Amino acid sequence: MAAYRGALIGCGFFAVNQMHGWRDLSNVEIVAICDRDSERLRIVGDQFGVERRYQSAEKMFADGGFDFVDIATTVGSHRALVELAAGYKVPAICQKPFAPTLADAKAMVAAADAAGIPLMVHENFRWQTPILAVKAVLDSGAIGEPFWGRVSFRSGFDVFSGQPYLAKGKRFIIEDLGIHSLDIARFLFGDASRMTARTRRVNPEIAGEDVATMLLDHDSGVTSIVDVSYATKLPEEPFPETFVEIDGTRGTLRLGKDYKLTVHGPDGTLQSVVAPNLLPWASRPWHNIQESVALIQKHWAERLAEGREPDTSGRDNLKTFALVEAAYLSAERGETIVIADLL
Ligand code: NAD
Ligand code: 89V
Repeated sequence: MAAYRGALIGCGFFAVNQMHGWRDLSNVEIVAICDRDSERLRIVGDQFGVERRYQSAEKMFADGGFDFVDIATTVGSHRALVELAAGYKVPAICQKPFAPTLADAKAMVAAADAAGIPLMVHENFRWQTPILAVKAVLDSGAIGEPFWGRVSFRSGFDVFSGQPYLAKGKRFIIEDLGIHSLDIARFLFGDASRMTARTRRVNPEIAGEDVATMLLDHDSGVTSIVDVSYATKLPEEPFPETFVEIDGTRGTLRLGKDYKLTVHGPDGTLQSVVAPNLLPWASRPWHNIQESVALIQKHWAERLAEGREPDTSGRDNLKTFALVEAAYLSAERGETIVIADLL
């Protein structure tokens, strides 16, 4: 028997990656799955050979027999499902966006704390191989103390055919994608204290904003720009690559197209390719994201074994989520938002 028996709720578009990630871990077995949609339940259950299948999360928890739950549903159900897990004292992973509002997210963290269970947000972009490579350069001191940075994701990729709900929400790119970019900015430059943002909707077919430009003041003294767009038509489509630019006191770092990393310092210029691995079950161009799913899930299993809080815990994610809320508030009011006022 595997060291950890898991259950997964939500067998949709993205959960298939999570199921592959779990299957690759020798000490984890997914023993039960749940989806309201019987067809999705059948497809994922058959593909991964899971016999215990539920259309009701309540019934699955009541039957029990698992050590953690992986919540892979869309945002509207996250709070109720995390609170359900807390009620049964079952450690939980929740997909991003953590919750519809910061107030919900705080309540979810409080519920997990009260139950004494670990709670991790599946905030996987900081686990991408190229982003880990950037962090390693920063930590090495090769470019000195960073004072300016940019985290940029600009694309014209059709995300709506795979994830139709993205076209319908009043909030779109900051809540869905910018949340990852803001988390990367926190991962690289530390927590931020102030946010100024501007948003646009360019695509008339969708309800929310598809362009956002955000300016952050980090406690470390770094000023960063986080810019995201799904309305950017480039000659070569970079989806889903995040580009990073960092200026430091001793040099510079640039992560560009096709995962090319250039580090310039006092000793010269080093160029390398920090491409993600193409896992056997992955497919281009998603392989960057897919590998980060496998890595964050490995991190969860390791932290469960060590009894330590995961890096992207619910508590940690409140600080990323506050940046999302702040960006919408700033764009709406045309003001700079102080993050401490939200937390
Ligand atoms: P989806 O709509 O394809 O799948 C969600 C599934 O959950 C559906 O099959 C639905 O029937 C089921 N479901 C919803 N509420 C339920 C409930 N209460 N009980 C049981 N089943 C329920 O959505 P998706 O595209 O797979 O996205 C799921 C989540 O993953 C979203 O929060 C999305 O933002 C996130 N996501 C994350 C990444 C990433 O890189 N981290 C990438 C894509 C999507
Ligand atoms: O990673 C995500 O959260 C996805 C996408 C890359 C399409 O924005 O929703």
